[in-house]
Amino acid sequence: MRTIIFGCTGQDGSYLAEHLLNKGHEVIGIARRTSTPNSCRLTPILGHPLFSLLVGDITDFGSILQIIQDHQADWVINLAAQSHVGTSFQQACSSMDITAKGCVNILEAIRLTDRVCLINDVGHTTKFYQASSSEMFGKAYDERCMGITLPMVMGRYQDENTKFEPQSPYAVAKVAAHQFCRLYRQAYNMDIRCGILFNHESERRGEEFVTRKITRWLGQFLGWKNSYLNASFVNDKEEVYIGGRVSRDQGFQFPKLRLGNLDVSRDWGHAKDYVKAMTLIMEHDTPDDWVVSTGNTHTITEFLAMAFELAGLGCWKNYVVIDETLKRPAEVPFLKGDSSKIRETLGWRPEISFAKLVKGMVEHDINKYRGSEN
Ligand code: NDP
Ligand code: GDR
Repeated sequence: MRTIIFGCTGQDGSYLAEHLLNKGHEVIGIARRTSTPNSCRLTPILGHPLFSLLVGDITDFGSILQIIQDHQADWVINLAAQSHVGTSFQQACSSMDITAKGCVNILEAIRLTDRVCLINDVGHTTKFYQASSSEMFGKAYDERCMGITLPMVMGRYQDENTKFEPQSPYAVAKVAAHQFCRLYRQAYNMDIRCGILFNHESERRGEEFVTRKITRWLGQFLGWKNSYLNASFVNDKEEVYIGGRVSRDQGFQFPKLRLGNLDVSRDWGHAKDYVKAMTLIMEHDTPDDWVVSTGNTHTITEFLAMAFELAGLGCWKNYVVIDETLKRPAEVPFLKGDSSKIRETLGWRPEISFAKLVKGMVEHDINKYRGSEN
């Protein structure tokens, strides 16, 4: 089995490449050219005999066509995106180019390549996976009755039948890519599978996403604190001061954690579980769309409380300031996925709990910055 992964250097791409190599796939990772190396997440597999890394940019149709033609992969996985929702408000055009048109570039390259194979009677077909997102639901949700006792409790959720009401340029681009996938599946009978994945995190999560931003701050703060004195003093302004013997004016201070809107809920799972779901979706005999989620939702303040408690700092409120500039022009207030379809038909279920996810991320970042002043 030969698999091409676009977006191989990202969180999911790195875990998926490892998972497929363990299953015996030959994996060709595609990474865009950057001025400094962007392959740090791939360290465990660089040098693996079945792994190779090629340069390609999904906004450049020519390079994508060349890659698809040259390698005739069994599976092509598209994880590449400008994946930061907040940034997509500042960079709407490039978010659309990468996240929507990039997908169409790959679809077209596969369509044209497979068509030539058909004409030449070689009969090669490629399975394609698109990383669709729960952000596509935006503000939309469905409701159902939970339990049979009165008063009735209405439970909100999103599944494969929930309508799309995107709330950001990123989400609009994902909806466009998703609809292209649906169209190409129907119009050209292409083998296209979409995983509609809810938020998934890990110690490899990009540092500007809220979970990692929190655990990274904790790691940096504790590293900094340990490198000075053990006593701590938190003021009500913008900094955390350390050390009874040091006056505030001497500048022994650490910036508080600046966050935007805390009034949202997310269905957070672990990326390792989600790349297993992607693999099951690709191995299934029919192309389709699948919601992948834990079915549990937590507020950002719940994440904060658990992370700060685990780090031994007590109440997070002493260390966090709300920064209005980090609030987005439009927001997705509530996500909670119903993944019954993939659980019942493909037997997938998440194995790593929310508590274990938070603990793993906090411990990773505390160890990473232990003894560091950064
Ligand atoms: P990351 O941001 O970690 O990875 C995105 C990848 O896309 C990186 O490898 C990045 O390369 C690459 N990329 C960006 N632009 C281009 C380009 N022009 N050409 C080629 N490659 C490019 O995202 P995740 O791993 O978290 O997510 C993977 C996919 O799943 C994304 O499409 C994301 O939108 C989607 N998704 C993610 C969810 C999550 O919770 N993580 C949930 C639902 C969907 P570089 O390293 O150079 O930046
Ligand atoms: P999200 O993830 O937008 O859900 O997209 P992110 O972690 O960026 O935000 C989650 C929620 O936290 C709020 N928030 C902050 N977010 C960030 N990044 N930084 C902050 O300081 C901050 N303060 C509050 C946000 O407003 C938001 O409500 C992720 C990405 O991986 C997408 O690519 C993917 O499609 C979806 O998950 C499912």
